Amino acid sequence: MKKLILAATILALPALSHAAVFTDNFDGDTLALNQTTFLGGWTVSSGTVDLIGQPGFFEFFPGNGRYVDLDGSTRDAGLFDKQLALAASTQYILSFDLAGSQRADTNIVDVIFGTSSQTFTLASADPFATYTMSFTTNAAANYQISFQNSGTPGDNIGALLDNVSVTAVPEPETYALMLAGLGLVGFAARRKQV
Ligand SMILES: [Ca+2]
Ligand SMILES: [Ca+2]
Ligand SMILES: [Ca+2]
Repeated sequence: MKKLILAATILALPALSHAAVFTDNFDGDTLALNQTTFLGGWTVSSGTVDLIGQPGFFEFFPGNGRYVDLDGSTRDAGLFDKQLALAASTQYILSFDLAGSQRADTNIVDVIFGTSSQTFTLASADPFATYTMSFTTNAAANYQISFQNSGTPGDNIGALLDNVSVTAVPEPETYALMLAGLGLVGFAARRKQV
C-alpha cells in the first residue's frame, strides 16, 4: 500500500510541473474564411484570420486537424487574441505551434504573452514547430495572448497556428513540499518493513 502511494506521488510530480490553465487545438472550430467565432474565446480585430484544415480545406498538415491561417481573406491580417485570467506572482509558459504558410511566401508573426513579446519569421515550407514564451505575473488579472501576422501585406497568405497552451510553473516551495511528502512516505514505508 505504501509503495503504491509512493508510486502515485512520483507519478503526480510531472503533472504538477505542467498545470495547464488553457489548451486549444482548434479542432472543434468551424472551417471558414474570415472566421470570427472560436470555441477557445479568441477574438479577431483590425482584419481577419481563416480557420482551415481537416477535412480538405487548405489541409496542408493532415494529422494536425484544424488550425488558424493568421492572414485571413480580406487582404488585412487580423489581430488574433484572447484574455486569460492568471493568478498573482506565478510564472506561466505559453506554448504554441507555428508553421510557414505552405503557399510560397515568408510571414512574420508578432506574439504577445502578458509582458513578454517575441517575433517569429516563418519561411513558406517551415513545418509546424513548437515555440514557448514565459512571463511571471504580478497581480492576479486578465493577461493578453495575441498573434499578429505581418510580412508581405495583404496577400491573404499567413503563417499557420495550432496547439496553443498555457501552463503554470509551480513555485519551488511546492516542490519542497512534495519532496518532504515523499520523504515522509518513504520513511513510513521503511519503518513498516523493519
Ligand atoms: Ca489542430
Ligand atoms: Ca488566408
Ligand atoms: Ca503573407
